[in-house]
Amino acid sequence: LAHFDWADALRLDGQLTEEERMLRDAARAYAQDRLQPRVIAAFRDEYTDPAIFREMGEMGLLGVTIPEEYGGIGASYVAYGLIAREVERVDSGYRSMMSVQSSLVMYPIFAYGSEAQRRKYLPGLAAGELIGCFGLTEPDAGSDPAGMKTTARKVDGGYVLNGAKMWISNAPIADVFVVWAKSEAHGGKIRGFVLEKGMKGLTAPKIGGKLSLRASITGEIVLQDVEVPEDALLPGVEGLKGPFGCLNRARYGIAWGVMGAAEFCLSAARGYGLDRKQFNRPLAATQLYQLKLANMLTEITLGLQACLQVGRLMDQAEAAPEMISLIKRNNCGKALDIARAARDMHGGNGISEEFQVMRHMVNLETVNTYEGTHDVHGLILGRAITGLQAFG
Ligand code: TGC
Ligand code: FAD
Repeated sequence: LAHFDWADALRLDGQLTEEERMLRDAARAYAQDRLQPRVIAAFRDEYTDPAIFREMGEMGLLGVTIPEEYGGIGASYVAYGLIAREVERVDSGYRSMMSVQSSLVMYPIFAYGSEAQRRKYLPGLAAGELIGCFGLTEPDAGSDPAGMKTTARKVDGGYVLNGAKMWISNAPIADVFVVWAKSEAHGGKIRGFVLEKGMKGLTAPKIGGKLSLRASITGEIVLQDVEVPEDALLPGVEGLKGPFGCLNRARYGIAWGVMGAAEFCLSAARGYGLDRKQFNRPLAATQLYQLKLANMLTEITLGLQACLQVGRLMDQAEAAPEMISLIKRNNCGKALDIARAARDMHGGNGISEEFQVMRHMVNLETVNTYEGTHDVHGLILGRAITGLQAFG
């Protein structure tokens, strides 16, 4: 009989290239050796260590799909997903720091930027010497980014930006700000601008009191008559397809990442159930406990296999946005269910920071919401199925 390994049920490992396996193993070693030992305190103290960007940069984990001449390693989207999975196995906040830098800051500068912008920013971002953030969401424009109020007004030699962005990962510690605004000079179309820390009128106050993703700092971006030179404009794109082109990549990475968090929860629940005895037998010997483990394993295995298929299509430039909505939505929802089940299966210990499942659970509440909520991705799929727009 063929062997069955619960830790790799449909043999994902055998479907990867040698390079993808190597990158995954390097990311796993970094995440387990360097991130895992500090995450419990970081989450408790709401502390984001900026050194993590430099460490990730040294390990080559930032902007992996970007070509080598700009500081990346020109790796596949499958490799990018595998890295997200390893980082998020430790904490969704750490994956968030990495995916904003890679998909939401480096990607738009690479894909829509001028050669001068690429050379100016990408090597520093790849090394983690520069920290980036991505400002799309506003206080009154979340699921509906077309409703944004931030504007760019043309002046001699550049633009003046006014507005406010809300819920922006990395913003309070960022050096580079990719900000989306409606530009009067471009017929009110949405355009991207690259701003830098220290520009007059640009501030990024921290949003405190988060009960989720506490190891990843989040802030506002406040723009009060911020004057930027002409060459701050990203010349290569206009309209919502600019930010959505970045989101396609970040959402894809999230679909892999949340499976890492779910795998941690499965593994923790399995270990706990084998150790813990009630009614004179291990919890894991009960039918209910085993059924929950079987459900977790099934969803993780199918979710990972779907990620691999979409990743292979991305590497052939064949992935449709709806495919990404499907895996982002389903994998986030399933990971959240799995984390909630694991929390329950740990009994009272499940609420303790030491066992870590509740941290994953509360983190996944954010991941289920950002980059398009679970329901918004449902509506994107609903539109594709029916041809009817149900948002507005
Ligand atoms: P809609 O009419 O559908 O499209 C407007 C234009 O955009 C194009 N487009 C896309 N292009 C590329 N990829 C995609 N996925 C695209 N989706 C749409 C579309 O072709 C069209 O182009 P054009 O040239 O014809 O103008 O736009 P809508 O206003 O009806 O959009 C509705 C909806 C719900 C699909 C969309 O607004 C949406 O996805 N909302 C969710 C918002 C969201 O995801 N925000 C994320 C903020 S960033 C973030 O959360 C980072 S957290 C990161 C971390 O910390 O890890
Ligand atoms: P809303 O859009 O107000 O949605 C509220 C509820 O209404 C949701 O359940 C939603 O599904 C539902 N809803 C909305 N529209 C419809 C509809 N038409 N039909 C039915 N139901 C609907 N944004 C950035 O730009 N950059 C970042 O780096 C970033 N990082 C983030 C980090 C964190 C920790 C968090 C929490 C958010 C972050 N975001 C970021 C913002 C995130 O993308 C938004 O929170 C998300 O898109 C949802 O928008 P909203 O919060 O305004 O909710």
